[in-house]
Amino acid sequence: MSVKEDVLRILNDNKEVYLSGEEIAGRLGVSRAAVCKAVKGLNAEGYDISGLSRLGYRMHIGDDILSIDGINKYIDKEMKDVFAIEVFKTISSTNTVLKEKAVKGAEEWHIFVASEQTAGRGRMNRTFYSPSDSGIYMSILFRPKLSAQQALLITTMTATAVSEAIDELFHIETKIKWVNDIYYHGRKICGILTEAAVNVETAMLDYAVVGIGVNVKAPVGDFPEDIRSIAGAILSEQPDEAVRDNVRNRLTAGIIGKMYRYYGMLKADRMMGESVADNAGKMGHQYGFMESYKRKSMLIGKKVYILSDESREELLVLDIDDNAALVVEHADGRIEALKSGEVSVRESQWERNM
Ligand code: BT5
Repeated sequence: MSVKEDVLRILNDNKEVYLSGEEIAGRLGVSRAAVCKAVKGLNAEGYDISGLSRLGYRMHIGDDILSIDGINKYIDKEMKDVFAIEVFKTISSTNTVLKEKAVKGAEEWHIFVASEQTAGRGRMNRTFYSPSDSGIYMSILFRPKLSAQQALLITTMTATAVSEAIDELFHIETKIKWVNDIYYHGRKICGILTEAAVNVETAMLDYAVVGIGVNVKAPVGDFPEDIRSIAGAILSEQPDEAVRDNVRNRLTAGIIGKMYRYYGMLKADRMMGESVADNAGKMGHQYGFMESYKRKSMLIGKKVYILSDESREELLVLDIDDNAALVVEHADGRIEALKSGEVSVRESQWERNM
């Protein structure tokens, strides 16, 4: 860790408290001049740290910096050892870099969290806008005992966990647009990208990296033109300081906690016997998160288009089945279960309004 990162951690842990340059320097075993230089650098990066010659340095409460200590503060003590969390100020893409780690043998629950991505990715080579300091960009590594067809369950589990964690922290009601988007007030505030590798011999997943991008605050200068009509943030207006304080650390910890719970359920279901989980849809077996996922769905009962379908046929969404497929009815009465990866859907009403 650099002196700057160390100083940031200490000030962040002691918000609204003046600490003298001497004290910080003593704790870190560096000179006062090095502390002074670090604070100047942090202020230049936009952190709100004031300095008074007789009192020292103080970070203000509204500041919200993603850090390991900050996240750990909100994670249950007994769960801390399960996770290997790494926090980056900037990274190309948390999914890309975590996948490299997965290939080298990293274990489940390795988690990358970043304040900014320079090459954030969506599905099908789309980009995910990931500016600094307004969102959370994170990826989690799983090694689930699931077949390739069941990888969709990881995405639905994640969407449910993230949506619930947001609702609980901000006291709002977010919705899920099948299969991987979270919406609030008609705007996309979160996208999820699950990337997996399959063992060709067993046809089971070798690993799955699930990436989560959440727009917590509106970015400085608004979203870029091409996504301005789609994208939104959880906090669109400047919230008061108490809400703003550590909000991204709190939400990251909340998401990890929910994911841990739901992933445990998924694993327990697998242990109950392959037959239950493998035949989930057929046997009517429902995973713990599926009920909440369906309740939060914004497509059930709506008419949609399949984006890749040139016939522009309007389909009625009847349900989401226990394998997370979208059950739709065609105009001729035919019923079909659509798997993600094959299709993207758009609610037809929105299309008309555009
Ligand atoms: C997604 O793809 O929404 C998945 C996004 C996953 C992002 C996370 S961040 C951490 C991890 N590391 C990565 O590199 N990725 C993951 P998709 O459903 O294909 O949607 C992409 C579309 O969403 C774009 O084509 C835009 O229209 C829109 N979009 C881009 N950036 C957005 C943003 N910040 N907020 C809302 N919508 C956005």
